[in-house]
Amino acid sequence: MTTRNTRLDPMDLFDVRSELSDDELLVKDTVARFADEQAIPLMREAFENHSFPRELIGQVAELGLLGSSIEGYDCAGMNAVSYGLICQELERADSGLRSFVSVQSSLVMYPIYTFGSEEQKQRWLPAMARGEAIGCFGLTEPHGGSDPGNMKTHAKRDGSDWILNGAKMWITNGTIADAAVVWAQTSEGIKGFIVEKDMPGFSAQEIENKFSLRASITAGLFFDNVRIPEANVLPGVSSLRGPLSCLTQARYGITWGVIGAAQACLDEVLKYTDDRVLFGKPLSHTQAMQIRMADMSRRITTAQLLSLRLGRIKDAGQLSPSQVSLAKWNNCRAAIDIARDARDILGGAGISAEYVPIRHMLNLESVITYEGTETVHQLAVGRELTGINAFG
Ligand code: TGC
Ligand code: FAD
Repeated sequence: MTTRNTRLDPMDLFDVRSELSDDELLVKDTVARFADEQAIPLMREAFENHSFPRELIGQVAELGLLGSSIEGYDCAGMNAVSYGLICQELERADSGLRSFVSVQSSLVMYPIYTFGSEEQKQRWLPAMARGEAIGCFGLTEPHGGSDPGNMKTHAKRDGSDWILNGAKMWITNGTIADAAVVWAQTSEGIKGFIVEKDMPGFSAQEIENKFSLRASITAGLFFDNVRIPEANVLPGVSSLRGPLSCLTQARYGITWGVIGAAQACLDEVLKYTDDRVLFGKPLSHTQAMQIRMADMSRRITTAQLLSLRLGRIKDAGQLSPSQVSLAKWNNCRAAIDIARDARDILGGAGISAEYVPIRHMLNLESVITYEGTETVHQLAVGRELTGINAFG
């Protein structure tokens, strides 16, 4: 981040930093250094090449960022605010990098830790914390991701095994995963299956030609009579509550993550408008530009305060999913609007990946869509306010 001669930190006008504990500050500053020195230099090329920079996995693991909220099993046992700060600093680099950590931590390690057997935890969690095993999470299906209760993927008992059939779509990390946590209908309710990459009948195919989240792997997963032993079924849940509670964890992290993307765009705009001289003065001296940048700061500040409060509520064990919905909706909307406006402020240069806004802008199209679209979160808040379920 650029240092400027201003009284307040332009990235943190309400001094959220002063609300953080020493441990939280250490996490934030360590991950920020990693993002600045190791990740940001790689992300533009990774985005342009449509590839995930796998060389970062070891360093991310070394810093304790995988399964960071889990106690034991070689995980760091950090609090929710620290997890949020990790997401923020990683997404300042790129949403694809934060996605990798969200999926591994909130969507794969969390359900194994929360709903798994002791044997499953011992087998997967330490390896996943070290980045030696990669996971993915299969909930969305081709016919409609917003309504996962209507999933077609199903599993039937066959002796002491299960036979899994169906397909999942848009699955982050799908082709590099050693284990996929796959949610399927059964006669006993919706269950989670740990599908291992070499199981006969299981295949994954990368989705090409994405214009968003290009520095992240996205895949379709296919299950053709995959035989799964009972030992690979998560014993602790048999309903939609299983996958939805994982989403609550990941969505919480996203509320913080997108703040990082928005900060990166504001930082770029502050530099650019200082340097760009039009009609005899730098753009930053015009009222219109100052109003636009002030508006970015207003949105970032609101998002920061919302996420910090959400994190404190989560750490107190009082979190409600509709609170997460409100913050996911607000913060993603703020970030994508900031990125789009930043792209415009840079004029023609704004369409070049040499500057960060277009990459963040394109990424945020995915982020505002996955983990529940904006409409889904608006309806979740509407349901909380009225007590009426308007999804159907
Ligand atoms: P509904 O009747 O509301 O709930 C069924 C059961 O689940 C419980 N529940 C939740 N639990 C925890 N967290 C939540 N957010 C929860 N929401 C609901 C609920 O209490 C109930 O429990 P029980 O015990 O009574 O059975 O279910 P519904 O079918 O009406 O669904 C409502 C709706 C639309 C909100 C839900 O289907 C939804 O969230 N849809 C969006 C799906 C979605 O977000 N998919 C994301 C896929 S993963 C992904 O995108 C990863 S991107 C990763 C990356 O790269 O970063
Ligand atoms: P649909 O559900 O078909 O929605 C289409 C449109 O209809 C949307 O605008 C939606 O808001 C709107 N809509 C839905 N319901 C209503 C309603 N009741 N009223 C009015 N409008 C409505 N999924 C996983 O399981 N695992 C992953 O790792 C994963 N990673 C992803 C990575 C990327 C890059 C992307 C893009 C997606 C990923 N997803 C993943 C899938 C993601 O969660 C879904 O795309 C998302 O939930 C929306 O589902 P859909 O794409 O099928 O859209």
